[in-house]
Amino acid sequence: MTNTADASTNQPPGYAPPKVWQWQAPNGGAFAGINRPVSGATHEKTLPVGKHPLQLYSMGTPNGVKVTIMLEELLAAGHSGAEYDAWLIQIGEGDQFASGFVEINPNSKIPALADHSTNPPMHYFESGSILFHLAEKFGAFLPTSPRARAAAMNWLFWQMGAAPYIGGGFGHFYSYAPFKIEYAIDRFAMEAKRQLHLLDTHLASNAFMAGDDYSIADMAIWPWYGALLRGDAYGAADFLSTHEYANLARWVDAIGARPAVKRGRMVNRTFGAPETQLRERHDASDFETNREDKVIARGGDRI
Ligand SMILES: N[C@@H](CCC(=O)N[C@@H](CS)C(=O)NCC(=O)O)C(=O)O
Repeated sequence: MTNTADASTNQPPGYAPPKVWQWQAPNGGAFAGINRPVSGATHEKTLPVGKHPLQLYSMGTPNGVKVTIMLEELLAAGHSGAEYDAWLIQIGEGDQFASGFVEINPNSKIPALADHSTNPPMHYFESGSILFHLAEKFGAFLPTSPRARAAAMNWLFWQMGAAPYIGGGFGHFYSYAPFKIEYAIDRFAMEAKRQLHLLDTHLASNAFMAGDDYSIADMAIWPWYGALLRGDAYGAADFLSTHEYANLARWVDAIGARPAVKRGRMVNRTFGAPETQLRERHDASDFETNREDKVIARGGDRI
């Protein structure tokens, strides 16, 4: 049975799963062209390597931005060893399935980091793992007192588990699915609002996620929930009544105003106003010079 909408009701037809699932590509959903039921490389291609020890292969989605915010914060805090090359991986075009990328991240998702300060280089994937590596390497943005450190790690891991309900759950069914399914949208809107309420409640009595100090937990959570709150993600601010979350809004605005966060958001960004996009970043001066050569204008805010 094909899974297409009934045009008269905009509801999916009845669907009985067959005994054995078969891949019927394409299914009409956003990203149908890159979604596959197998892992691994689709083509041979090595990755470029720049002049700095830290080589980031990424895109300016919320998961990618977590890492560029951390790198820009480290540099702003005086950690010159955090200079990095950020190469653009166009996930809509399947760059994440190139053999060189898969060597670093067999899971074929951005962000991925190669740290060339050892030989052979160390490979890191999963944004939480990358943030933790950078925090340990530079001794920064991870509290040292046991209680605050536990809180930072708790919220960092919370984000890694929670955000897929926003992106793969709510955002997919509210915005990307080829037809609207009330059951799915209800289920994930409920969970999105529960998460927003959870953050809002925590931030009523904490300046930052781990307490008094800004940490990698904030850097992991802000790109997703800041975007959701402002309506940048899925245009769903009104639908989710995000104006209800005043403590979260205070934290979103405070973090969004940080210069390093503003820079981090630009790196590997391929959507939004051209002046907000820095396609690749190899040097701090890239934010000021030659931007026209480095931006690519593309439609749609896809995450
Ligand atoms: N849990 C992963 C999620 C990474 C992820 O989902 N990345 C998306 C972009 S936001 C991606 O690369 N998608 C490409 C694909 O699924 O093929 C992390 O935090 O690093």
